[in-house]
Amino acid sequence: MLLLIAVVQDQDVNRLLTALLEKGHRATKLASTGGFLRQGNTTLLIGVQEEQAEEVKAIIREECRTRKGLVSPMAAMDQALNTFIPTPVEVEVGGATVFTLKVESFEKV
Ligand code: 2BA
Repeated sequence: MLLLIAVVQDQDVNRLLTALLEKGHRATKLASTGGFLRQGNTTLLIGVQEEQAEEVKAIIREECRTRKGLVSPMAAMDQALNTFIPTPVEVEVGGATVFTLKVESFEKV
C-alpha cells in the first residue's frame, strides 16, 4: 500500500475530491498553510494500492490548476523615515505537490 500526500490549492479541492470518490478512492482532507506564501491550502491523505497510484495521480493532474500567487515581503521603502511598503512578488503555485510514501502497516482497529 502507498500513502499519497497531496498539497493542493483550496480552489481545486472540491472538484478533486468528487473525482476521487467517483473512482472509488478514499481521502482525508486536512487544512494546511503554505510555508512560503503563508496562505491556506489543503493537504489530502490518500491511501491506495500500488496499482492505483498512477490513476490517482492522473486525477490530481487533471483537476488541479496552476495559478499565480502573490507573496508580500516587506520591502524597505524609506529607511530614513522608517516606513515600509509591501512589494508583492508573483510566484506560480501548483497544480499539486504530491509525496508518495510506502505504508508499513494499514489496519482498522
Ligand atoms: P507555499 O510554501 O506557500 O509555496 C507556494 C509557492 O511559492 C510554491 O508553489 C512555489 O512556486 C513558491 N515558492 C515556495 N517556496 C519558495 C522559495 N523558497 N523561493 C521561491 N519561491 C518559492 P508550489 O511549489 O506549487 O507549492 C505549493 C505548496 O505545496 C506550498 O505552498 C507548500 O504548502 C507545499 N509544498 C511544496 N513543496 C513542498 C515541500 N518540499 N515540502 C512540503 N510542502 C511543500
